[in-house]
Amino acid sequence: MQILKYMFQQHGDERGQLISLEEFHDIPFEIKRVYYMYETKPDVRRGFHAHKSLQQILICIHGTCKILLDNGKEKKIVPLEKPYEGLYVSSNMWREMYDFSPDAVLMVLASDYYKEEDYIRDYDKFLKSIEKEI
Ligand code: T46
Repeated sequence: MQILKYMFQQHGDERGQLISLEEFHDIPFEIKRVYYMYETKPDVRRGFHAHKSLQQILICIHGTCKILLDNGKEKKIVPLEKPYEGLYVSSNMWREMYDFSPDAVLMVLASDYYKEEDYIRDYDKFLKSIEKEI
């Protein structure tokens, strides 16, 4: 499994850092939605689903967390520890987010609006949907 991590350009000067993200330039899709999670409780694991067509970029803009990616054949754990790195998560990829530091803010840029029908929340159904693709 190939992990696609973007290292965003930092516009730093003596005042501090600034990152700008433009759709199709820094982000490989049209950004239709932005959401973020914070005050995630210790030992909480979130996610446990895949998406049929949604693409996303995950950015831990403060603090740290880990992302488990699972394409049905292989699993990889990706730490997110810097506000200038973004993890691309494709459709048909099972994901779990965990090990959030108390100060973590995980921001997500998404290619579509929130649609419950795009979620695959059952792991066996996810594996079956992957098989159909091959
Ligand atoms: C994903 C990972 C990385 C909305 O109303 N609108 C939204 O845009 C989102 C994302 C969620 N919600 C509601 C639905 C649930 O009642 O917020 C609640 C929590 O959502 P969920 O349990 O799906 O959150 P996570 O952290 O398990 O997963 C989220 C995204 O849903 C998902 O697409 O890839 O973050």
